[in-house]
Amino acid sequence: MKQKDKKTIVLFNPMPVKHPVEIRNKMTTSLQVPLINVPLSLLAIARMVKNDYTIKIVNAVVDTNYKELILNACENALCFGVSSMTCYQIRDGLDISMAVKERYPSLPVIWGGYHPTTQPEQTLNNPNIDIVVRGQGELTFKEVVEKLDHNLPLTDISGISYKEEDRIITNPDRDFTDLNLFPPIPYDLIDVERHIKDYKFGDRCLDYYISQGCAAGCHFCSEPLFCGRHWSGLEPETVASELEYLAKTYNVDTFMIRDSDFFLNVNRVKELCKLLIEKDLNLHLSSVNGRMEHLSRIDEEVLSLSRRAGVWEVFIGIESGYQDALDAMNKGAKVDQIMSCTRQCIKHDIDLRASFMVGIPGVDTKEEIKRTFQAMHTIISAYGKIERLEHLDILLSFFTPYPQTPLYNRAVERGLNYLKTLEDWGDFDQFDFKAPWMPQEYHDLVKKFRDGMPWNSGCDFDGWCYFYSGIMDELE
Ligand code: B12
Ligand code: SF4
Repeated sequence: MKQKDKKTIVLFNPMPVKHPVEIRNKMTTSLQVPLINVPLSLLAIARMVKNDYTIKIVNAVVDTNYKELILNACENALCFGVSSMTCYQIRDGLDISMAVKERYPSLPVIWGGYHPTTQPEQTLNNPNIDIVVRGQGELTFKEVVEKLDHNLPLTDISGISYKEEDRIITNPDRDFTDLNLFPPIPYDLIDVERHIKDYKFGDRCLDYYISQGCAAGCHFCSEPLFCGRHWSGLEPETVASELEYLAKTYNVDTFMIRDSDFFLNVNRVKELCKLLIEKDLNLHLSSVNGRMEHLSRIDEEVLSLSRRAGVWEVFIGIESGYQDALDAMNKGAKVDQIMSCTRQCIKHDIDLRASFMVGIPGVDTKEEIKRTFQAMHTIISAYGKIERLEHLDILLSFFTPYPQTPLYNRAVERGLNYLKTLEDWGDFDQFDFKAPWMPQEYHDLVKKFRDGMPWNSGCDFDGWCYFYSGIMDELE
């Protein structure tokens, strides 16, 4: 089909946070990583239909005049798709969906991603959304597009919920599909240059992922609901050749790896690392996600090969220094694994990016905060004493209840107001949620602790130790 005869599909990645993220002192931490994300979710679904349709991708983090771009692109389009996580992305996605529906009332609006997957009916109760794609989107989206194009009913497409007149229809789930069955991510559908960021090991960092899903079942996390605890990883040869191609084509020096569990299959990781070492691409892989419980007992060869292959930073959701909280989260990890992981990272010269949260419902909040502060201090000390603080990054946040997770239900039992609409979720506090069971003075103290950490305050290790002893006195 000639390009001019193809129908257009417009896809939108809304702003993930409300305010532009301010880079305070150019070290790391979540809020200081430039907010420039490749819209991998949209590229993943676009790859399935790009040969037969014209795809227009609008990404709010790089397209400043995105509302206007979308409204223009939607003229005569086949459908408009939106990707959304819980919290602010919903708000931005809704504002734009409303504007689209106002101008083009009959244009089908399709939502997908983690939030719509976990709350399909509530999402569809919004008058500006017609179809929700639940879970992995590739095959489902392709089928939806084909049916819309031929004006056929959506009845036999698994993995969707949709509106028919005033009813919401929920079709059966779709099985999780092996990632290797899909074509490569079509980076050429976006202006890659505008999606390259400066990150720690270089100034040309691009997002990429090599697996989807996670086999663990943490009780605060949406991932188990999204993938049914399935996981699929790309073949090592595919990853190595794609990385080589992307690095050479776009002059990339670092890939930020967006997996949920990169290390799940260790043999595959070893194989991949050997291929990358052989290719000698001089690449860095950053934010490489692994589970504490797994990494603390992993075969050391995996870490040494990983380092040689370019894995210069791992991202571990340590979450808490309090065993009761780890158990309530169903993390499957033990507090003593925190230091085993830290030592492994130091030994193999792999930077550690660790995330913690406090405010888990149903545990002793004061003890939780105290033990978590102590755990973070122990890690900071391990790096501070060897003068390697710049190789560490700790993110500290407040537990945020996500829809349908076991800890959301527990939070409602402990006083959280039930969130009744999509708008409620869109306006939910994504950074500093103050749980009803969290006393204000503890909430303030956690924020003070976070601001005082070396990468936020700019202090050195001695300054940190002084600050830490003061804040622990305050807590007592
Ligand atoms: C990159 C990323 C981000 C980026 C932004 C991504 C974006 N879309 O703009 C940044 C770093 C900004 C980010 C932020 C946040 N993130 Co985030 N993030 C991720 C991460 C690591 C990768 C996402 C990705 O690209 N995956 C690859 C693509 C291919 O998969 P996918 O997104 O799932 O897309 C598939 C399907 O969902 C579906 N699909 C998706 N969109 C659409 C749209 C349509 C129309 C259709 C049909 C289908 C469809 O099809 C795709 C192909 O199968 C995921 C974890 C993960 N491994 O997925 C967490 C994850 C999505 N993030 C999460 C969270 C909670 C956040 C925060 C919102 C936290 C918060 N409370 O604020 C923060 C925002 C604040 C901050 N700290 O900056 C949760 C989501 C939970 C939820 N219920 O929303 C995840 C799952 C991590 C986790 N396990 O907890 N995140
Ligand atoms: S290991 Fe990470 S991605 Fe997997 S369920 Fe737990 S928190 Fe979610």
